Amino acid sequence: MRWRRPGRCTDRGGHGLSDVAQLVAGLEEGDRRSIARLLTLVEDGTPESLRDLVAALHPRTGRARTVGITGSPGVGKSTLTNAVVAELRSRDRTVGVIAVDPSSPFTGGALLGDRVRMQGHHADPGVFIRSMAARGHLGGLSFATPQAALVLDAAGFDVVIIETVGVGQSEVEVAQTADTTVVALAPGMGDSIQAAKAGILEVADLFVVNKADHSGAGKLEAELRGMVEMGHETGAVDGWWPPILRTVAVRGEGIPELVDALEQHHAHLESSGALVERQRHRAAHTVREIALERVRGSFASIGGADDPLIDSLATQVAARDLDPYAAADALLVALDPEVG
Ligand SMILES: Nc1nc2c(ncn2[C@@H]2O[C@H](COP(=O)(O)OP(=O)(O)OP(=O)(O)O)[C@@H](O)[C@H]2O)c(=O)[nH]1
Ligand SMILES: [Mg+2]
Repeated sequence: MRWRRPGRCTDRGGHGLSDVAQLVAGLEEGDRRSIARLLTLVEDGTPESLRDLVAALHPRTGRARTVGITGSPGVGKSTLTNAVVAELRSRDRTVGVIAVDPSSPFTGGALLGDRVRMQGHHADPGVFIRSMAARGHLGGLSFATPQAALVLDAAGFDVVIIETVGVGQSEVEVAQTADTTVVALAPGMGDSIQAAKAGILEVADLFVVNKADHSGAGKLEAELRGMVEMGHETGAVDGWWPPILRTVAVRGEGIPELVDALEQHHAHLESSGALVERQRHRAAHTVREIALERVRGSFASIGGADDPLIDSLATQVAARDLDPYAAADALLVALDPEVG
């Protein structure tokens, strides 16, 4: 199929190229308001502004280490993130955080909770924390989150942490936008069963049994160890055996060990070549998403149920004047110049 070069003269919804360029310049000077506005563009921008933004940012990224922290609601992801941020700061690393709100943006509950728990870093210029709503993004959350991480990477943060609730496939995808994925569990929450269901065992580079001050932490750890061993019968994946760490995030216990393990995993990714491989895998995913989104957009404009072309093709197919494959061909030919 022939793809036309996308047009550039579309409505940019008030965010022109110069706006983006100005914000990117601000970003490079470490201006926090520019970072915040770029993240808002990722959340609310038009497809065109997002395109300009990604084009401007992409060459400036690739430096940050990205860490995904996922797990069921309430296991202590935000508390863990907060403690990891503090530990990283004590090691002189700057940190950007994207906390993906599991609930609707209108309830405010989780957002407020995250803000309260993370406010300790508010005055620190080496930390930037942003909550993102899980709904209403162009191309979905699994598309918006990596773009937001791109903004923080370009802003020069050494480490970018993405906190997501691991309950479904889209969250697993979000976790996979990170170089290192931490799966957090807590005793007494039926987590191990849920972990197996959601397939997060496969994406975990590291397990954290948080709330180790609660009874049942040992049992959960043993259960998890059994599952890891069963899941990796053939041996370690890419030479890495996911460690299981115990933490009491509210007291900062086990956090230095967790950060050590993050560093070890990153070193392993670099030395084994898996880092480059993961980044290529993610790039392929992003390119596919963008292309599919564009095709979907074109279908929305010409292939809708009440589209005259569809209408006429349907009539011909129903009248046996045309077979459905030939009709689809005709539709795709009409679609082609629309793509972009
Ligand atoms: N006892 C104990 N409580 C903890 C620990 N870590 C977190 N908590 C508490 O558990 C509750 C939930 O913690 P959060 O950090 O908000 O959990 P979360 O996983 O981010 O929750 P969501 O973002 O809503 O999914 C809070 O009341 C924390 O204070 C821990 O190690 N031990
Ligand atoms: Mg949270």
